[in-house]
Amino acid sequence: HRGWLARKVLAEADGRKTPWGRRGWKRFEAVLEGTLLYLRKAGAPPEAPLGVHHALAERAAGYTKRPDVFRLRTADGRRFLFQAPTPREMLSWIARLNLA
Ligand code: I3P
Repeated sequence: HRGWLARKVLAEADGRKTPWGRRGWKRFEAVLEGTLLYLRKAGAPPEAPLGVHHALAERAAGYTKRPDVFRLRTADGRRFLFQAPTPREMLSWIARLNLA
C-alpha cells in the first residue's frame, strides 16, 4: 500500500510530547510493507521505517484544522497525525495499518 501522507509527530518514543519546533506537518511518500511503514520526502532517502505491528490507527475526529486526518499510536508509544489525500485513502490506510 502506498501514497502521499502528511505527518505531524505528536509524541516520540515512550510517549514524550514532541517539543515545540518539531511539531510541523511534513509531506511524505508512504509505503507500507508488512509491519513497516516507510516514509520518504520527495527527492530524499527514506527515514528509518516505523514499526506498526500492534499499532492503533483511528480517525482523528476531533482534529479539524485539516481534512482526512487519522491518528496512529505505535506499540512503543509514539503518536502521530497523518493526513491522507482523500477520505477513501484515509479509511484504507486506517484499515491496513490496523491489520499490519
Ligand atoms: C508547529 C506547527 C504545527 C502546529 C503546532 C506548532 O510549530 O505550526 O503546524 O500544529 O501546534 O507547534 P513548529 O513547526 O515550530 O513545531 P497544527 O498545524 O496542528 O496547529 P501545536 O504545538 O499546538 O501542536
